Amino acid sequence: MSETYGAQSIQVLEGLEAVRKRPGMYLGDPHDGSALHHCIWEVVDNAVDEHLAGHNPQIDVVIHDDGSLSVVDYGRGIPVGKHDEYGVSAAEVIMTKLHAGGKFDNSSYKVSGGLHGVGVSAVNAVSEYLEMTIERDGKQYFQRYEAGVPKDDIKEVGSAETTGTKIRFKPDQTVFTTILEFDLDIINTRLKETAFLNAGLKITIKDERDEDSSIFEHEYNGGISEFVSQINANKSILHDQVIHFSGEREVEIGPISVEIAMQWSDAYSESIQCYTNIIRNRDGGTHLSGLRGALTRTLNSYAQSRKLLKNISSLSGDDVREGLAAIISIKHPDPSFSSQTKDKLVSNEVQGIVESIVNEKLGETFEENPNIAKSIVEKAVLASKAREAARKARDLTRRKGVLEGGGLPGKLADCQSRNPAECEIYLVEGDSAGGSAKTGRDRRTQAILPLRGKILNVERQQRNLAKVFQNNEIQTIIKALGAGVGNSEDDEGAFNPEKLRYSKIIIMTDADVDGAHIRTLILTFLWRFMKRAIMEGHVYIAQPPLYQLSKGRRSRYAYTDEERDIIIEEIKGDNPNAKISVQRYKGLGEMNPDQLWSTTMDPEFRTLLRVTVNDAEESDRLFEILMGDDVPDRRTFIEKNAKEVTNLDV
Ligand code: 0RA
Repeated sequence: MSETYGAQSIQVLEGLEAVRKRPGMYLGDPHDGSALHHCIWEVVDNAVDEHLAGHNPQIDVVIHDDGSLSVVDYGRGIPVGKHDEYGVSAAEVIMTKLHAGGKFDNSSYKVSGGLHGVGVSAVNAVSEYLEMTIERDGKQYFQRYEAGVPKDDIKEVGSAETTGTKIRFKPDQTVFTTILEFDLDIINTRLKETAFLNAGLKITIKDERDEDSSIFEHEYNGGISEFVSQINANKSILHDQVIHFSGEREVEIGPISVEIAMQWSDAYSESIQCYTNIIRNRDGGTHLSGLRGALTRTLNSYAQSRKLLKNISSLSGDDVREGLAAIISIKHPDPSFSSQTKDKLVSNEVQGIVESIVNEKLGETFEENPNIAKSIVEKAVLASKAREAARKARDLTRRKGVLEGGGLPGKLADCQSRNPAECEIYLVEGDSAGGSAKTGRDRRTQAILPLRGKILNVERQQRNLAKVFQNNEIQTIIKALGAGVGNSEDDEGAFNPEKLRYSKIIIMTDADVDGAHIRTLILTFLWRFMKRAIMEGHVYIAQPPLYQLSKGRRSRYAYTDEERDIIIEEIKGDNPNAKISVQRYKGLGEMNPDQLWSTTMDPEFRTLLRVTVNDAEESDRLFEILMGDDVPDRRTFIEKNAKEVTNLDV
């Protein structure tokens, strides 16, 4: 063994040890499953790169029942020749040295990339075992690693008729601390997205843990256009053809390419999904700003030159994007992101490049297809008129002092403290529960706002927003919270969570179907008019008990059916023939103030569910489907998702 090789191999071992010690630094959270799944993306990305290099038509993913997973590709096969510097096979260097991505092949830069681009060696480091089978030059090669360390040199084990690479790895449970399993849903969703973004690449997924599970196959020759068609599958589209174009600009560090697909429907929300090098950027970034800017400009100049705007001076960004579903996918040799998780692209040069490509190509599309342009402009004009009417209605109500100023609403039982950090407001279903809550509360920090009956379904008033601002219950909520209303960025009266009079907004409704409906109506209002309250974690759902179990003078409460059965068993265990009375609460109003306080409102005891959003786009679609006026759409959705709808995590 030469001097240099010895030193190099020590460095390699130190690198792998670092990954095992701090998997979070390299692969994401090791506790919640994100690092576990990033291992898969890291391995799949290599196979996707082989596709991008023009050598790999298919990827097969198999979830095995021993906790391992394999990824097979039909590319050139990882090179097996001896690496000059390290003295072992190139394949072993790729598997053991951090960051040894595509350095062996200078002609193709690595475009797809895992979370931190550390490469497959990080996966190897955190695997109980990893087996690599390579087929190239008519031969089959094999090597096995344990905890990242090779058990033997790479060996020729047979002959081969094709070429390709198979990586089978089993994440090491001692590294991932909590016991975690691969989630077929997560894998299927992500790889479907990968297939959409790589037109012509076929990806199959098989779950061997479940005998009855079918094989999933994703192959989309239409690429991102097909992706957009699918997003709009249940909508009324404004034009049949998905608009699709691409462009490239050369910058110092190399070529930046941009591909965009878009289609408008008669929906009210917008859905633009952004990708850089096949990785989703949930919070958009400079490519999104470029696209938005160019859309507003192109539509306005088209509409103005054709005199389609009539008495509107110009269309706003919100107007032109209403009902738009779009995918923007860029490839960049060296992108920068705002965080490790790549949620937001910050490379400045991208904005201008996207803008100029969209201005040019969308302009051309409109010239060639005036009917498409006309239907989009007409829709944007309607959106603009509705927004203007809503603004007028809001200003009018504001001027009357209904939304702001002019004191607090009479129905509000406010708290004494003026420090929002410790204050909370309960939005309570009905006057009688409201009464109990007022008596039972901690009046220093807890405010109570009783709401009468069902509040207006704002999702059905998207074209008549004026009605929303004239609604009594809604005016009361806006006034009590004192933080403005509306999500628009360029409106000074828009909702601003920093002005909130309470840091917790707690929705407290009965534990029945009506209660669930009222809760959804309130959430719909908050989502459409105070989105940041939800995004920034201010909205909670109270959890009243379902049962009171009494024996003699002692009472206990159960919040689920399972809990009820457990408590009954416990009481029986103490004294098998005593009698237990089980009361099912039908509403909050059946509890006296003391009971409501101790079971549901006492901060020392209560459980609150915080309303969270994993994906704002998805939530937009959910509210549109669940609360909008398209009944057939809602029926298909509920039939398809009956299981999920009951545990809806909006
Ligand atoms: C470097 C160079 C070449 C192929 C690969 C890496 C390669 C890596 C992976 C990882 C998973 N599957 C893969 N397939 C290929 C090109 C070698 C040549 O020129 O033949």
